[in-house]
Amino acid sequence: MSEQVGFLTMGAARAGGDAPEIGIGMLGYAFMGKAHTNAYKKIPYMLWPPPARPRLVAVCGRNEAGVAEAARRYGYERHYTDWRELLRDDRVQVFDNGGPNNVHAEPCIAAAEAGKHIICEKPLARTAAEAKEMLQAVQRSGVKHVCAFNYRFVPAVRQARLLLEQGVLGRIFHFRARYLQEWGNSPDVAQWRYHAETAGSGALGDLGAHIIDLGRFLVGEPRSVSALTATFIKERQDPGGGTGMKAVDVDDAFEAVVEFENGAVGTLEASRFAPGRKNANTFEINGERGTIAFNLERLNELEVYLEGTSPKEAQGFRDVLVSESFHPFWEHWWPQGHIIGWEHTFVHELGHLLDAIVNNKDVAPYGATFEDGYKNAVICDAIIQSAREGRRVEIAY
Ligand code: SOE
Repeated sequence: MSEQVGFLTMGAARAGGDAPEIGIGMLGYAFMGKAHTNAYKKIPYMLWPPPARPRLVAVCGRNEAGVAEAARRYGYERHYTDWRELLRDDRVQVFDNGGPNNVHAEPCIAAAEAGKHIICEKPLARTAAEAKEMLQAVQRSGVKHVCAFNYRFVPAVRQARLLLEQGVLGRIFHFRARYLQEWGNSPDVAQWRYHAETAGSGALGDLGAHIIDLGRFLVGEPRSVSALTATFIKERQDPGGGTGMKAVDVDDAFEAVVEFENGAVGTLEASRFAPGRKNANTFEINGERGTIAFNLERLNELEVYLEGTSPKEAQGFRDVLVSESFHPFWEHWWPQGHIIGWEHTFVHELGHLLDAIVNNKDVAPYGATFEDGYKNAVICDAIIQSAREGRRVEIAY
C-alpha cells in the first residue's frame, strides 16, 4: 500500500513524544485544581521534550456533581468524592493536593505512606506541628515532595536568585517584602480562609507564606521576628452554609520585622485590605553593590540597580524585561518581549517535580520541599507568637 504522508498514516503524533507517562491524582478542582491541571496539560508540548507525560488519572472533590463536571472539563479519566479512593488507585503516581489547608495533612501523610510522590499547595499546613508530621511522613517514605511556592518559578525571581548566587549585590543588608491584595475589604466575603480551624492563619499563611519563602530562597534563614497582627472585620457569614455569623479568628494583616542569620534585616507585610492592590507580591533586596526589586503585578520585569555600572549622569535603576532566550525558563516560550503570565509558574514548577521524579533529581534548592514548607510554618507560628506575646521570637526549626 502506497504510504500516505500525513497525519492519517503517520499516526497521531503523541504529545510529549516518548517521555514516560505519569499518573496524576488531583485533590481539588477550584482555583488551584484549575491552575495545576492547566499546567499538566501544557507540559507535554511546551516543556519539549517533557520530562514526563502527565496522565490525568483522577480528580477528587466533595461535591459529586462538581467534581464530575471538573473531570469532564479537564479530561480526568475518573473522579472521586473520597481522597482515600483516589489514593487506592494504583494508576495515581503523583498526588497533587490543591485542597483547603485543613485537608493538607491527612491526605498527604496517607499519600506518602502509599508511596505516591506529592505536591501540596502552600501553606503546607495550619501549624508547624502539623507540617512536621507531613515532613516526617515523606522523609520516611522516600517519595519526592514539593510545597507549591510557585513564585520561585517566575523567570524574574529565578533570575534574581541566580544574580544573588553570583554575589552581584555583595553583602546583603535588607530584604523588604509585602504581599497586598484587596478582596478582604468587604464584609460580604465569607470563606474558609477566615477561620483558624480550616486555614490556620489568615493573610499570614495565605500571602505571608509566599514572601517568607522568597526571603529564605533569596536571602537566607531568618533568625528572629518581631510582629503584630490585625483583624479588621471581626465576624463574617458562616462559610459552612449556615445563616449565622462566625467569628474571624485569623489575621487580616500582619507586620513583621525580621532579622536573618547572615545579618540582613528587613520587613514583611501582608494584607487583604489594600484597595487597588490586586496581587501585589513585591520585594526589594539591598546589598552593598546594588538593589534588586520585583513586583508580581509586573512579573516579567526585574528592577536592577548596580553601583558603578553607569556614568554618574545615567545613574538609576534598569527595568530588565526578563524574557530573553537566555533567561530562566524562556527556552520553552516565545521570542523576547512576548511576555508570559502567572499560570506559567505552575508549568515550570510541576515540570520541575516530574523531572525530579523521572530522573531521580533533588527538588531543592530551586523547588520548595516539605522541609521548606515546615520551616515556613515555624516562621509563621513565630510571627503569631510574637504578635500574641508582644516580644521578639527567635526562630528554632
Ligand atoms: C489568595 O487570594 C491567593 O489565591 C493565594 O492563596 C495564592 O497562594 C496566591 O498565589 C494568590 O492569592
